[in-house]
Amino acid sequence: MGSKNTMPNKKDNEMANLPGISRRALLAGATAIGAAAQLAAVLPAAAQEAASAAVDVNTLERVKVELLPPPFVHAHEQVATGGPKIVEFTLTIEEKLIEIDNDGTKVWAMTFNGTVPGPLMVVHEGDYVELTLINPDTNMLAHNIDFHAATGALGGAGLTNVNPGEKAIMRFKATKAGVFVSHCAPEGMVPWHVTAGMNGALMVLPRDGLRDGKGNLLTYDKVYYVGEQDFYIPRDEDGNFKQYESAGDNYDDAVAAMKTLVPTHVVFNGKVGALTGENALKAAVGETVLIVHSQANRDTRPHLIGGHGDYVWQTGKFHNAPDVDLETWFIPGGAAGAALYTFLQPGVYAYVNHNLIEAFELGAAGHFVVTGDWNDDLMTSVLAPSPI
Ligand SMILES: [Cu+2]
Repeated sequence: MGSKNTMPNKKDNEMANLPGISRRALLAGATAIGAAAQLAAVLPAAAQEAASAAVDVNTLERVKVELLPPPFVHAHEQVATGGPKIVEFTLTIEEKLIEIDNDGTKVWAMTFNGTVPGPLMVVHEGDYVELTLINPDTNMLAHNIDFHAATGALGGAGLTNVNPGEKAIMRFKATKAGVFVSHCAPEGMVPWHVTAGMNGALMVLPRDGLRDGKGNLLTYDKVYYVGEQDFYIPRDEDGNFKQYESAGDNYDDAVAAMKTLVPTHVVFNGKVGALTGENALKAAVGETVLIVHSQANRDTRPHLIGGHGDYVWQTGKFHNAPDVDLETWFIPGGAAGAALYTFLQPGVYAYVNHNLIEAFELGAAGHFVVTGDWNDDLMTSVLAPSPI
């Protein structure tokens, strides 16, 4: 094994001898396309301009965004003022041992900015996302990022392969409005990185804001980002979850566990109970909350117990009219969805994946704690529980 700077991904070499190479060969073909895109990225500026909408990016205003850890979202305009901008983000990759359950179960997470999921980024349609991706030399593995919102070069993964000790900067135009998954996609190891937590989301708002399907503006008082994560933790012969020395050491066991397609944990924001207790999501009666929910790998079906989805973009794309008044909504794996709800009653609302086994046995549940006055017209006790 070489030094980690020249051979950052020791599993690359080991994997070349493993069965299953045919599947990776498929991805290698895709990477060839990525390489072509990489060449395109160094074409003369004139050719590039012709390929784009002839916007001189040097004339655009630049905005630097400080990202917040989920469920929180950085401050942003809902209706854009001014023309398209270049919005600068930085993601620093961190491989870290995190606890995913209150029983002490730990996993070597691969993260953007240290959290599972990574932070939600917000821009407007027509803006340019300029991402600096940093892989510090304290990490073991090579990583990159595939933005589902981006066009070309494997969603950017072809331009952002960074070994430990490297950084890369890539820029793409946000041409589609909606909430989109982003995830690490290293050749041959995509599911391992994604199910180690290396995913997040980007929200591209229409410049004139969200609309109800009849052209009326919809706004929100708060936005929360919920990233749902399926984990596949290998077990030892006694059935106990195994622990490893570093992010690279569980590869063979993790792949075997993943191939069962049976997750050991399905959690919101990286840990069982991450959005409960003092970390519960907060709102007040009368407030409208936008819930952005992503699942990079697996289907999910969010449900707010005691509430609804007033306006829901199930597949997350804002130029489609939202569904209204939903009880449960469906987000396919590899997508993000968005639901808008105005709270009408105080109390504790569980927000769950309504596969209730995944919610209550595997962890996919959080809480909204809502303050305010009770509305008897909407619900009241006619007879408290009493003897028949
Ligand atoms: Cu990665």
